[in-house]
Amino acid sequence: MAKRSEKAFYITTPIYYVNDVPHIGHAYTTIIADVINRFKKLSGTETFFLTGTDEHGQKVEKSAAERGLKPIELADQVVGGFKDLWKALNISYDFFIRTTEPFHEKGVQKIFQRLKEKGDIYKGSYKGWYCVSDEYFLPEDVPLEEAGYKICPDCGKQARIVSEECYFFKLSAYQKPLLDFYAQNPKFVRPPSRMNEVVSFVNQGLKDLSITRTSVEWGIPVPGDPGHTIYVWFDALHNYLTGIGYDWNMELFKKFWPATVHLIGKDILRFHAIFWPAFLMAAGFPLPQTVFGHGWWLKDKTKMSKSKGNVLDPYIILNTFGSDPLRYFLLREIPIGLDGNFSHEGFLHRVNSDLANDLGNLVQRTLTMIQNFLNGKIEEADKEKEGDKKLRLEFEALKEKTIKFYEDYALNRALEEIWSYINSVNKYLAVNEPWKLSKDESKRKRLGRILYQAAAALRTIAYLLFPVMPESSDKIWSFLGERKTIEEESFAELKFENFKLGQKIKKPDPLFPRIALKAFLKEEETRPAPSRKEEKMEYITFDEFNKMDFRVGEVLKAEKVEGTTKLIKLEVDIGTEKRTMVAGVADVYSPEELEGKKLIVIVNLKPAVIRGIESQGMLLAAEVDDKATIPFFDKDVPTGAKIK
Ligand code: ME8
Repeated sequence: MAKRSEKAFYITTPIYYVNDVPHIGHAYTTIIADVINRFKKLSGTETFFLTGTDEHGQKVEKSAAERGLKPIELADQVVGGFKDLWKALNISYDFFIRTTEPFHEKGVQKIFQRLKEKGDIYKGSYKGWYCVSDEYFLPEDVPLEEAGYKICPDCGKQARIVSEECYFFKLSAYQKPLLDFYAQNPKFVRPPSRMNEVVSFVNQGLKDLSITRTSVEWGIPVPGDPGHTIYVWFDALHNYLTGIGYDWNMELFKKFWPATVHLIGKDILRFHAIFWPAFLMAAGFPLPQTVFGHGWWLKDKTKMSKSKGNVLDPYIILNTFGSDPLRYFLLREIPIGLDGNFSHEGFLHRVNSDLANDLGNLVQRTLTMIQNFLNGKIEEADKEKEGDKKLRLEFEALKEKTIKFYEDYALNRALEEIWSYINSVNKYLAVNEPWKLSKDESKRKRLGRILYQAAAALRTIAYLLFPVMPESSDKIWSFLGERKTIEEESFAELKFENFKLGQKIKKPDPLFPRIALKAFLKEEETRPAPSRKEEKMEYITFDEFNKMDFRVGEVLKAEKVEGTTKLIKLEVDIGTEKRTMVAGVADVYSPEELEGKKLIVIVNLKPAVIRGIESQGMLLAAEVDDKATIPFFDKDVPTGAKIK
């Protein structure tokens, strides 16, 4: 096959499962890909950026059934949520692939058939511990728990024994070729620590991989044996080929394959760094250049994921701040190989200090001075003095470093460098005090020079920031009176002196809102659910509902919990026994008001200790503006009656 042109760059994100609503974690990967892709485009490279959704398999089948939907109906709903989020985040992808599209299914079947004919896929039978949640057979070395079952090492859920006739991929035959390949391409897996992980795993030996299922209907049928469906990972990984035209637009495919970088979270490294190159070797395709496994965003120190119930909705930030501050924060806060703990406090702190104070103020000050002191135009400037020149030269060095860091996916380092330059420009203004020169007509040229240096520096800052903050960068360029767009100027042409005297400067609008933490967090708590019903509505089955035991409870005794303003300790008769419960209602109800009242309690909620008191159940209340209103019964009902 023809080799991909050096000028062509192909970047991918994982394709996301459609049983999950998009959260900050998904946003993170897609933002990184977008930033690198935008940078490459600015450098004059022809790029292709692929993202999409992984729609087959047991997980999706199960989630759809729980919602009373067909799998494709669930997929159709969730895909809308992903596409909307990418739009809100200003993600500029070239193609969005869905694995349920006929061209993808056909392409996967074709490759499957090819490997079968070649003998790399064969029929056998497999019995093993299977994790339904992660859809894979556990490695044999996972120990048996005392209770007699195995726990999935990735998600921590209980696995079960599955035995079925299936097709195998001869992964064992690729152990040596893979090890040779890693040795010859030490940058295939990045960062380097992840490469070590992969090599040591492969060194332990590879077993053949079961790549079909008879127990899963929702998948691509095995060609010629429709009782079997293709394992979701075999199906999904091939999106990287079908998404750029394999089997339907071979010209496009030849232009961009092999991929320059598959960007993934470290959770799916093994699939991308071991299975995927083995599949490609077997089918005779050239291998991707790099698999980059980034770290995780954690919430309260655990990985954000739907199964743990700790995902953060990106719209909480997007609705108030727009996309640039979130893009900036996620990339600036941690190097992309490491994990980071996400907090709204941390986000706000960064936005207020880096964006509103450092950058926002610089833009505002510089442009307002040009408006007020020079009628919106720098017409003349005196010669550069040493201090002025320093700012220009610092830019030259910055440009080189930023390119290097972007090239190296060290996005936080690129941003650090740009911020250090922003601080230099702020310092330059503080030292030169242009506001003091404005009243002296004889200093007009000097004033022109100082404001020219600041504006020219700002122009380069906006350019260098464009991959990360495209919207704000475009705004700064337009405030500066640039006629060309940022994307029309290549990195090679970017020069300090390309800011021209005489450009008409516009009055700047504030770029970044400054929002107080309290106000923001308050808003976050009370924010109504986003309008897309399917994104937020989490249905439970009737069986799940039936597990909840709601009863009529009678309050026998109530007293305030010492040292708190909101908590009341209640003794509640639930018909069969007396329970202690703690409720946060003291700001609305007095203990006396509650005694003797009948209300609704859930009695099989796991007890929780609140302020040292074990609360053995919970009463129900409507919550409006952080205040509780308890529904009481308007007719007498027997204590302990079940509520259905
Ligand atoms: O694994 N922090 O899909 P998925 C950072 N369909 N990134 C996170 C994250 C977090 N807390 N949570 C998720 C699948 N991600 C397969 C992929 S590819 C052929 C098939 C990101 O919906 C990260 O990139 O579970 C991770 O790898 C991906 O979402 C998993 O998405």
